[in-house]
Amino acid sequence: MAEKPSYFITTPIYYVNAAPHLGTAYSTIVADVQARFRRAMGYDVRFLTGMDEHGQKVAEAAAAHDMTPQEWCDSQAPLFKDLWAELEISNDDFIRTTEGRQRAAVQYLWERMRESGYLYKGSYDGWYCVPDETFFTDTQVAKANEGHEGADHLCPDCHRPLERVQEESWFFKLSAFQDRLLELYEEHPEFVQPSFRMNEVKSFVAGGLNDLSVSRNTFDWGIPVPFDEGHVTYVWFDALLNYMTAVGYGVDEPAAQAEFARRWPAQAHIVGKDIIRFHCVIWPAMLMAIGEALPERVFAHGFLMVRNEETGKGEKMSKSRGNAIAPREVIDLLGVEGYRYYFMTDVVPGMDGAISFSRMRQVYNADLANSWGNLISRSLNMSAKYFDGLAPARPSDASAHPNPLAEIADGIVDRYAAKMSAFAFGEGASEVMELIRAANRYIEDSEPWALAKDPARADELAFVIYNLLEAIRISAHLLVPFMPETSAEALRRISCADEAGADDLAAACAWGGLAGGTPVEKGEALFPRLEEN
Ligand code: ME8
Repeated sequence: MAEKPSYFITTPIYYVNAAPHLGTAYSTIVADVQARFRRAMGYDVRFLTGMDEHGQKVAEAAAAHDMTPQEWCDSQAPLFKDLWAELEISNDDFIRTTEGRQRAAVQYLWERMRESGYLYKGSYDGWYCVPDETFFTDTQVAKANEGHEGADHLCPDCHRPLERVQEESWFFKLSAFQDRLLELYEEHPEFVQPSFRMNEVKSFVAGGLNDLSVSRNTFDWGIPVPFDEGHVTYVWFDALLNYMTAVGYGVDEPAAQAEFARRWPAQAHIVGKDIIRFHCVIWPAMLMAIGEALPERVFAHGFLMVRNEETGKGEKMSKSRGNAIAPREVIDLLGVEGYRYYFMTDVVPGMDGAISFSRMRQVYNADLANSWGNLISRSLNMSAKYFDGLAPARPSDASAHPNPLAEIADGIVDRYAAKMSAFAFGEGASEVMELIRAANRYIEDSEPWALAKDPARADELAFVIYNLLEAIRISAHLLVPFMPETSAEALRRISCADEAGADDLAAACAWGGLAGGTPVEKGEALFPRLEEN
């Protein structure tokens, strides 16, 4: 059998300055849905997430809690790992930048950078934004604050106060990569997605690039520069490398080298739009400098926004505005799978998305309680009732009667997969919802309860119920990336538990896969209806 193609997907590694929130969970679920979809499509997936533990911001958070940075990071790691487990994140690895493997890889990178000739020593005199861990020049800061009286020391991105930094530093010659980066964007327009984000990246690079300070020597919470005592690695120079560290970069050992050859370059880095420059400008330039392959694409999603109930306008969810919603609140309302389904289908990945509890209830009730859950409970109930606890056997002639569900299911995997692979998850789910809604209408139109009263129409009844179960089986497969557990449960209830985890979606969803004649279990409602208020 041919080897499965590799699909390596990553999330940002999150700063350990506070507990994970809905925004960090959002990026992680986006990556998880893509990872689960790819597994179902027969890819050998490697899915990486982790924590970004160095830098000034984390050191300050630790100090504020009277802990050493390492103690602080260790105390926070379970918050991330436990939340990901609860949200059914199927990552294969969890990297922490304080691990030995990252330190070794970063130090290896320093040596390669030094050899490359794109590293030089100088001194940095400019601004630094600690919350963003980003350097800004005097010109950038002055330009951003033009016309804002008294605001001349605020971060051009997040508008928080900047620190003045004057220190000896190693520089990465980022400026030398302007032309090569512009060529990359021309030749590989798919490198930055969605495509409208490419414009922002291009114009930033076209405007000229400054060399980047990549070491700090006024504090020590970072990976030491191997050839210059007193210098630690700038946190982003360290963090970006995590993607390669995790697949064996720089390890002088055959197994690691084979893994690196198989996994690198990554197929997709999932990031928020706030860190697009790091991933689409600095990271490819670093890779060009050391002669490593570039990731295939960076997918940048928007921010979660909360609708202000008074003004009706969306505003960015953030702790300082006091409008951040904790994942727990949503899990308590919708359950984990309802949570995943809502965020992945109602927020368009790529765009900012306004979210609200009333909208959550609406989507949950419309799609999950009234459509998917309802289809399962009605169909299984009727099958058990009319066929003595069993599914009717597969009809010998699938075209004996009109079969609207088989028509919709025809080609559904291709339509769905085209959307899912482009991260258009809402549109992918809509393909499935179309089948589910049609199946609910089919119940109304074919009136199985009337057919059951007429022994002469027993075949027709079996035909209808079989079709409903088949629509459920196929929908369950297609909903796996969004709601793995309820999909597995739906399959189990129709005696198809062994199909869960299928890695050939087209084969799994071929019409007529259900043999029938097997037990059907009605079970509890999978998605109990929520009160609208
Ligand atoms: O930037 N809506 O970490 P970070 C959607 N350590 N996503 C959001 C969000 C919101 N309101 N708020 C945060 C870092 N995010 C670096 C990354 S990678 C080599 C290093 C998500 O903890 C979004 O993905 O600040 C954003 O890019 C990320 O969290 C920032 O996480």
